[in-house]
Amino acid sequence: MSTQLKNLSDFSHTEVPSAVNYKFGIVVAEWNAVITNALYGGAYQSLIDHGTLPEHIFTYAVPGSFELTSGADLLLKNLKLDAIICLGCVIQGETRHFDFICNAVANGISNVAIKYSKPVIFGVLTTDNQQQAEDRAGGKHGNKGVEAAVTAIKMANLAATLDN
Ligand code: RBF
Repeated sequence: MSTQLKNLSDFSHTEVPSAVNYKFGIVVAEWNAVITNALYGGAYQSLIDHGTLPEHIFTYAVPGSFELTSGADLLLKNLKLDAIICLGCVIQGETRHFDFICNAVANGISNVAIKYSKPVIFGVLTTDNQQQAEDRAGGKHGNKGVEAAVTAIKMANLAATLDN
């Protein structure tokens, strides 16, 4: 598990299955775009580093984190994908909607995953302030987009293992 003190973005590549046979959707929220673009860069590069073909990465933007759920739902409804990575950033200091949005997207993503029996990864930063978000989007606590991508690969591999 990720902790405040541990940077888990430095995965050992030997522990991560090859992603060469898998197709991924990435849904990125436009709110807090500097942060979510950094998460996206980390996630995309991590998929490539683990063997995903560029043409097997399907990226779509949604306005805010609240829309990540319906974005993931639409992708799984219309595309044949092995896992979806949802990327967003909700900053508490800047919105009283914090709890509503965080709870909605966490529950929504879980529900979509169960509905389609596909991994849908929660790559949403929920921080007290901008600095904490920057620290987790390529700063001193790594890049949580990288962790989200590795989680997607591991879960896609688990699904493939069990489906065979
Ligand atoms: N979306 C985010 O991804 N991060 C935020 O920090 C964020 N703060 C918001 C604050 C307010 C007051 C509102 C109205 C929306 C916010 N949103 C945020 C957008 C939200 O996820 C969604 O796009 C909109 O509520 C439209 O459904």
